[in-house]
Amino acid sequence: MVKGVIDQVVKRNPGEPEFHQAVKEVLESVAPVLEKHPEYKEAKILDRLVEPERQIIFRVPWQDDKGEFRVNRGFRIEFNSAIGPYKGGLRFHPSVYIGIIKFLGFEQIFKNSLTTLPMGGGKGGSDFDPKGKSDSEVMRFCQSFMAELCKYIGPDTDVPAGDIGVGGREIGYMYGMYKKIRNEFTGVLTGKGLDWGGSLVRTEATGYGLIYFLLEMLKDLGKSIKGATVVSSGSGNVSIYAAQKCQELGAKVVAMSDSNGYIYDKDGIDLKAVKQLKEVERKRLKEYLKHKPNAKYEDGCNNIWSIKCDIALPNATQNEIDEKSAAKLVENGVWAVAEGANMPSTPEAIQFFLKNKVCFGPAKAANAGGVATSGLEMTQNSQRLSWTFEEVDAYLNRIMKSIYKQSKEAAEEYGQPGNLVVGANIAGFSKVARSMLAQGLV
Ligand code: NDP
Ligand code: 2IT
Repeated sequence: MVKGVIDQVVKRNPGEPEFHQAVKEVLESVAPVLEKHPEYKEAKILDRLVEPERQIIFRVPWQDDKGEFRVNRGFRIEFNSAIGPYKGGLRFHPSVYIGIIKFLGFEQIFKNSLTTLPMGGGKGGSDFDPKGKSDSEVMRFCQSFMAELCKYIGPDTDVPAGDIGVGGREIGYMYGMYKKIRNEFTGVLTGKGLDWGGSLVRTEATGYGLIYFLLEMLKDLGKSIKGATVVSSGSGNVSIYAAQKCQELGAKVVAMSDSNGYIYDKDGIDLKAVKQLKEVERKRLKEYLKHKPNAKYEDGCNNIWSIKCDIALPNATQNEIDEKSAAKLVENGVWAVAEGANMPSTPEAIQFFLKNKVCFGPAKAANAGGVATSGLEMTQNSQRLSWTFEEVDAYLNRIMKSIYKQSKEAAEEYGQPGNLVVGANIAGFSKVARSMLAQGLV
């Protein structure tokens, strides 16, 4: 049954290995749920779940600073709206193609379900590369992107946000264009600026949420984060704020990376310097050496996982930890891995961690704090109110605890105690499946 659906997905979506990978993991995890619930089989819940409700692909023409015309491709996948409006980020990166957006949109369905908030799953983006572009080029691109996207989204329909390559600056330019065309000031995007409808904590949320989830894992493991050595890959939004929370709690973050290479600073990373480089100056991480000449820089990203650490936080991109890297981490005594990026560990790496009893927090549970806080931004926009930092942070913490509890209990219920991969998939899926069943064949 499950195998048949997976085979169909591979056949009908050729050349999209990331999407196949995401589907396979979820479907294999939920197979026992279908045995318990024959009504899901009869209603063809899985067959419907793997087919996006709507896929939008569009041309994004824009002009560079030299006056030359450029063309990129834009995507929005409205994957599943069983439990709420489509919700999920936009990724701007040259590697973006339909298979990446589908994998991210598919994951988003279950992640959003786990948050306890009413949000369906969606994702979008473009193969546009913001790197090396001027502010005005980024603005013109964002405006052109939104001139088309605005036809499909809305505060009760589909609410995009950021992801790789899309932060506060891009959300600002896109929001401005949406408002101009639609003539409405609504919560159609999240991750907005604090002066115009954004939520406190949204910037920090994915990283902070990741560590709140990690703390729950460590409680059961009987370990403390205080004094632990941490490696956090990436040096973007997720990695920076995960590292910040780790440092606040007394851990030592010794390594971070960007797509060119990684830095190792045995004294602990100076986050102020990383923020200045990546958030303000938009420079390469290599330049960290100018701030801390005693740190080390190495070209290439993979070797970051050969650094000895207690806790590994893959916070950059998909499939960044393969089996070889997992083996190296285990050999060096890692005791916990929590995924801030989406699908950063290959299936073989995950199996390796589980086999070797490494406490493993899967992405769709561990990194759900970002979208959860986006959900809280939507709530505040609907109320036309802004909550304090402490209020949002406390809510985020409660949500991450709930996600951990749901994942842990589902794993136990289905006879796989401690396997949060299976637990998160089952818990996220169950709510969506029940809702799809209740809403009939749509
Ligand atoms: P950012 O664009 O802020 O940062 C991405 C970081 O990862 C950068 O350091 C970047 O390096 C590095 N990176 C990107 N692509 C690659 C690659 N192909 N190989 C190696 N390194 C790479 O993005 P975020 O921090 O927001 O996103 C990081 C991950 O977290 C993604 O998987 C995203 O989907 C996920 N995520 C993000 C959430 C959010 O709220 N932002 C929520 C949940 C998950 P460089 O600077 O060289 O490009
Ligand atoms: O992968 C993700 O969950 C995000 N990029 C955040 C999505 C959101 O809508 O805040």
